[in-house]
Amino acid sequence: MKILHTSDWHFGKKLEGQSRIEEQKKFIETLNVIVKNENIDLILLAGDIYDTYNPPAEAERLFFNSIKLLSNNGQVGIIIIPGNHDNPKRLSSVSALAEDYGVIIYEKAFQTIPIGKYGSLKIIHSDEGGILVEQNNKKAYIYNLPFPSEATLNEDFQNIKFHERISEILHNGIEKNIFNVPSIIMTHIYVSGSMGEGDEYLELGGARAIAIDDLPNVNYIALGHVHKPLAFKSKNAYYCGSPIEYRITENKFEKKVFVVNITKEESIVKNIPLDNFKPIKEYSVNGA
Ligand SMILES: [Mn+2]
Repeated sequence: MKILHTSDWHFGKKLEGQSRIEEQKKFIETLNVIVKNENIDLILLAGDIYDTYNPPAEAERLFFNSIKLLSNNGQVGIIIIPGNHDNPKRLSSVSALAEDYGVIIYEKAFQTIPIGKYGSLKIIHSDEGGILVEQNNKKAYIYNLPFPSEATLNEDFQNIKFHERISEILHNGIEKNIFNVPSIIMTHIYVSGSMGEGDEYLELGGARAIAIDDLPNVNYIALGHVHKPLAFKSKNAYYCGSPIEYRITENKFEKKVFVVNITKEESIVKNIPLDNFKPIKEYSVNGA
């Protein structure tokens, strides 16, 4: 299956009071060209679609227009999970409408998506958090874990080790793939060791860290949360990063999306650099 991995759109975000909506619109147009040129079967959007719990109307309009455009009227499947910046209820409130476009929006962890046709995307089997999908005669099992917090998991973390619990959830989730098809995980989480220049801090957004070793061995892991593109090749785990520079520290690396051809044998990851429509520059001035 050929997927496009993107995350951390942060629609509605402002920098120093300046709206970024025009750059965000241009990014979606670019993304749409990539989806068409690469013959993408499925788009994985790994959280932080919006920047705030109550996104402005123009940000919501852009999100609706984006999924309509990218899905090409239901020809391309899109799976979306909420990140720590999203309001899961609000994000998923349009899921019934989005279904016709082949768009699946998770509200919470362990959600069972009904079996059926979503545009041209078929869900043939469904478990808590996991779906066996078929698109263009290609199949994959995808386990989706929205940003895990005590609230979103409805669990008390007090007497457990966070990273062990997350590891258990991911291992249990992907073990449900008994279908001899590629295994894919999508989640929005902080993997320790992924902090670098321009990255978010360990506890940002209330996130706790998991280790690379906590991740199961699967064919691809689509991560969201860290804004810098990063690869953990031993686990086929990747952060694609945010598409636009959202902090001054993010002007030191290239923005990308990943196109991944996933089979049971191997996953071939292609980096596609994104145009920077409005580079952030810092000017030093001498005080008089
Ligand atoms: Mn995040």
